[in-house]
Amino acid sequence: MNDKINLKRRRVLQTMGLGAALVSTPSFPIILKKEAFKRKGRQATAAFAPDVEIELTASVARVPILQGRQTQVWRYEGKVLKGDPASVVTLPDNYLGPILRFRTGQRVRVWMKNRLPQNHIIHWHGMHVPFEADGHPSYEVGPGGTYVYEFEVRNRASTNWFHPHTHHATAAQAYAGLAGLVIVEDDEERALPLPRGEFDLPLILQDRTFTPDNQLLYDHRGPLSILGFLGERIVVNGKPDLALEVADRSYRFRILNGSNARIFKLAWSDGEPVTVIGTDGGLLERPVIRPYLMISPGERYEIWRDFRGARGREVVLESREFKGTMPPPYENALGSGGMRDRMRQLMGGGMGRMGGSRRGMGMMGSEGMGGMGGMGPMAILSRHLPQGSRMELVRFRVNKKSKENQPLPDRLRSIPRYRLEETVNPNQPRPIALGNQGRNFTLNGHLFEMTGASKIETFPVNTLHLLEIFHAHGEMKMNDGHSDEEGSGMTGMGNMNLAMMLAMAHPIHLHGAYFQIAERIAPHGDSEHGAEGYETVKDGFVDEGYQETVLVMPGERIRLIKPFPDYKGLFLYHCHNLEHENAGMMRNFKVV
Ligand SMILES: [Cu+2]
Repeated sequence: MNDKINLKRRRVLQTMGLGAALVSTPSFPIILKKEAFKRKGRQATAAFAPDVEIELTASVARVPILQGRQTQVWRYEGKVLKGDPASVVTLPDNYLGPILRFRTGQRVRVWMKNRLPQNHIIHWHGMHVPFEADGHPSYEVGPGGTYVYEFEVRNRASTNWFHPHTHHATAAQAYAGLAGLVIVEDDEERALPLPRGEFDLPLILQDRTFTPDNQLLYDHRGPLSILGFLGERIVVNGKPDLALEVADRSYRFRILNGSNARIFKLAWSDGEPVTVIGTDGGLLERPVIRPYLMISPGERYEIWRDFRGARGREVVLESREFKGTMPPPYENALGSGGMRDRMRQLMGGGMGRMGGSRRGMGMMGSEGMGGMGGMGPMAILSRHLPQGSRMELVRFRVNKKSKENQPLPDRLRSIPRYRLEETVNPNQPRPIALGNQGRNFTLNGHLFEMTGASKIETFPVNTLHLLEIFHAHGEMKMNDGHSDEEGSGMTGMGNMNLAMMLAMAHPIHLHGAYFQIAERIAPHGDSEHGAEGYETVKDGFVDEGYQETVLVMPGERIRLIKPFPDYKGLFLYHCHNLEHENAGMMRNFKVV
């Protein structure tokens, strides 16, 4: 390898302040050693009479993903023990868990059996459930353990999902395959003339990196430990290069971004605008039309698309180029058209060819854990699809003829608006300050504490509050007295402004009941990114519905109104960039 290029690589890394970070080992194997497999779980309670009872086993499996060798994954398998057999829909030959189908008002019991070689707990993302059923990491169970969830479905019709919330291991466990959809239905939604059955399809968007022998590679050392994992292939519904045969009629797509850190800017290749009919919390009052739709990790959107007139053609759901979600040094050095492309040319092309050996995740034990020996840090950086680059997600081949069609209803269902004057704090929003401590991102100035919740994180039950999420780099203390260790991660940063280094978008997720966005205050022109990046994403937000995850762009302020009904206890709020969450960008709010 040419010295000049080596020097260039080193400079890029130094520019990003990542010199010392590169020698640190991935956190994943460390967890295996540190965590004692101690908890036995939770048993069923006699007083709870379930309408539906499900067994959900988390275990190691092998599935076909790419041509050739099968891929070792971690996967949920579901089985109905009692109630409607259609409550569990298994996706064959897939790492994704089953689709669970519930109805509002049903009482659900889920037996989660942990057959993984690691602690585990499930979070019902989007579902409004009691503290003991929310998957708080303090409830995680060891290998062989069982955790029984019991809850009543209080959500309106909506598309939710379930995934791990294991302390320090959510990111690696979700990446290994542990995720599934929860579709809630209710009478009002079923009465609407929307596409159903084979015309109502989920699209679960993820990205992965594979070794040459088809194994999942999860390496987020170096830059990606700060930025979050970004893979080199897009996988939709568990399949790379997904192509679906569709009819020339209308479809409803329930889209989940199940990636660890990838953000998508959804658009149709034929120039049709995106018709959005639902958000995290189900249907909107009426469809909204956007030129493109931003969807960040954890979020769901429902879109409606009519393929009439496209018969014989192929229409692609793609992700368009955008900027402003990653720190400027990343976007400048590695953004498409930037230095990264020049480097790829210099290195002889193909992504993933640099840096020698590539090993699997080694999830079963010590095998492969020290791996990645031959892979240089720059190789890791160069082996992903850059955040914000253009990519194809799903190809739709419109080749079936349909006799009937369902037109788009212009009214969907009502959403009572939460009003500012009904909140207990209309003039003093509770803060969610996005900051940092050294190389780790924080919330309200602190890293995660298992049972910790400060005064501003405590909410009386059955109240409505105004909250404001904002970026606080530069305002928060940058160093909490662990100067040596934390400082070393920043060597090579030189005079680079820390705020700029860490200026990135965070998808912020609040457990509990859905919130509504009251106000979105765009970044000032003098923020770290300026207005340029924001311009490329701002027309893709949908703030009209119920949500529990919101992408907060650098310099942006978001005011939201959130109820805290029904349940007391500790509920998490965190960044849904899963590497950020695992590094401590998570806190509790305590409902009392
Ligand atoms: Cu984040």
